Amino acid sequence: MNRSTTTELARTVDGSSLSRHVVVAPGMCSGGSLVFGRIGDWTWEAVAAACRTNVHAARTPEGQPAYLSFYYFRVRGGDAVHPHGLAFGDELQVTSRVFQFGSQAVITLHRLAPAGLGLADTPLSPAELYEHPHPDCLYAENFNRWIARSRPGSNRRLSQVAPPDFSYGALPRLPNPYSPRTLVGRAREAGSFYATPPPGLVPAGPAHTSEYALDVVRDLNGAGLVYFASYFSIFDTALLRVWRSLGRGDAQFLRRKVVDQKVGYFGNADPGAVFTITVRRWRSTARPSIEAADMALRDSGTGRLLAVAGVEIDLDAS
Ligand code: KGJ
Repeated sequence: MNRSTTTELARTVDGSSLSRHVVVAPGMCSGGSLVFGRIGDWTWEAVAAACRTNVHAARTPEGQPAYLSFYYFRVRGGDAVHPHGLAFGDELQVTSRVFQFGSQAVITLHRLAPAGLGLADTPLSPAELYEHPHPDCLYAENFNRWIARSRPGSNRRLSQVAPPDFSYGALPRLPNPYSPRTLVGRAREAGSFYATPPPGLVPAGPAHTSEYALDVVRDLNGAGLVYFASYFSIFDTALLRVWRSLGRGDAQFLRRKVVDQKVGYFGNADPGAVFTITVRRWRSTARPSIEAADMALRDSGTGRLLAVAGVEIDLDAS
């Protein structure tokens, strides 16, 4: 088979890493959440390979389904590869590496490099992702926690339970300075990734609030949980409403260049749920083309915080 028609060839680089050649196909590129869904699938595959655990059909010690749930998802877009800039046929070299993060969680890092950069055999170190990322590459960071339903049939109260065969002892440790625990904990406490505004960002306009009714056609995964990638599209739906209220067009939204996006997942929901999403905008004083949106998603009935997102967009690219 010609290499450029092969969609994915995953190979194990070492005990904690997978590398694959990817030809971008319709199922992983759009102005929506497809790419995040694909990256999440790679996380599950990388964890399954590195931990020798049947991630896709995991069970608690009592035999109930256990899920490697997404608790924090961060993506940093590069000049060449960014979340909504992928096109059919683009060739990528994807390197994924899994790190231990306690007995019930893992961190998985991904680098999506243009295939032409020749990074296929370059291991992915945390220092590369956190300190000296290649400017062309997209990097993703997934913090996953093992969960199970506390009550069968309900997503409202999930609890932490790891499957008995989850084997993490041989994984490398993520150096403490890179741990996202404090960042995510603060975002959860404050309902915002911008509680302490990053230097150079100033508020832009008033907060916007809108409602979103959980869409059982689009937002639930095959296990009946709100799909982790749908949180991205639900936040994007709220953000698009704000852009439209500012007179910005849909075409500009579809061309947006995400330079950084963080999502923290603090709760799930059942069919019939309605969410209230608050969006606050920020703009950069140093780079006026950079705008940030600070978003919180709450259950409209209880006010419970379910998720928080922070996204930085380069408007010049759209
Ligand atoms: N601020 C305020 N309260 C906090 C904070 C904080 N910073 N940190 C912790 N707490 C509170 C929690 O609300 C709990 O309070 C308690 O401290 C324990 O927190 O409810 P209470 O007991 O009054 P801890 O240890 O963090 O546990 P929990 O958050 O309670 O449970 C962890 C969970 C991972 C179960 C929970 O955060 C959760 O349900 N997150 C959503 C995960 C999720 O739904 N992800 C997307 C699902 N889909 C998928 O993952 C997949 C695979 N998919 O295909 O779609």
